[in-house]
Amino acid sequence: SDVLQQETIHWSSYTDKDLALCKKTIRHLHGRMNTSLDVKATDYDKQIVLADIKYGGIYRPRDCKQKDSVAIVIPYRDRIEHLNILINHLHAMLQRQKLYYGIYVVEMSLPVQFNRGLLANAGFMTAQSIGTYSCYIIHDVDLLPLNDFNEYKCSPNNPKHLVTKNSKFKNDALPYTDYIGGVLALTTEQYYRVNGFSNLYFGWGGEDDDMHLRIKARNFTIVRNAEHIGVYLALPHNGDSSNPPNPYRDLLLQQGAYRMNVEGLSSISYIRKSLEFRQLYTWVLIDCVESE
Ligand code: UD2
Repeated sequence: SDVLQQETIHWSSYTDKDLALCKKTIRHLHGRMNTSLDVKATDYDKQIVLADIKYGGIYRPRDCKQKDSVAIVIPYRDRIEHLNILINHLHAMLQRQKLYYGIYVVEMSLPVQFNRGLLANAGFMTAQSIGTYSCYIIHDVDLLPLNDFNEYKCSPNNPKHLVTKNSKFKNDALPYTDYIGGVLALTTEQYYRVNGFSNLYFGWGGEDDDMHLRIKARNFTIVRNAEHIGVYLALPHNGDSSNPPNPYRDLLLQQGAYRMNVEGLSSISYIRKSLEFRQLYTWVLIDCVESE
């Protein structure tokens, strides 16, 4: 809480009242990037203005003000190489987009099986307690956006799936219409309306389809950009021993829409073991007890 207090004081001295609102402009953007699978660091990433990133990975443009603020939440465990690539890539792109953003990496301690939904919720709660973000983007660690016209902002009326093409699928095509895996943007209000993600999906799979049920149950639809905009490169990885396919996911999904009012953000239970404001992102480590 000391750290939180310091951070609050730090931000309270920031003032952008004399700045004009940022205009949507493509002047700083590159469009489709030629990033290949060999992406240790791209030329684009070298354009990060490090000096302007505050500890915790928080950035605001200097020459204009944004009325929206975006928290990128990355559920994470043991993928450090991907994380480093993604973090550099995102800072470079989001700065070009002149966004006000913060990056939150939320890690789950072992030995409990990985739970992407619970980590997203824990990231949402942590970020809400640090800044007043109006938009949340839940982001896989292994997906690089390849077109910087893919603006990392929420859509005011509906959750937005930022992926339209993903190199991990045949012909880069999304596997089914209701698919919302990978990168999903919800306003703070939308996140509360769907009661966040379910916390019950331990292991691989299901939490994204469960979120889709929640979105539908609240009469939202999913919006996407034009196909050539939401293009992503998937970094290759092997299976993770602490994230085996969840055998109960179909069963959980059957009850998904009925459970959503009482299970999710409103019922989350975890212990925050660590919170660090690292140079390029805020890192949160959580402990949770796996339900029987
Ligand atoms: C798909 C979805 C993903 C999620 C998952 C099912 C795509 C592009 N992504 O991912 O959004 O719905 O299926 O759970 O379709 N992670 C770690 N360490 C681990 C395991 C997972 O950091 O040991 C994180 C990381 O952010 C990763 C994400 O969880 O990107 C999804 O896990 P995955 O990449 O193993 O699964 P994948 O690609 O099938």
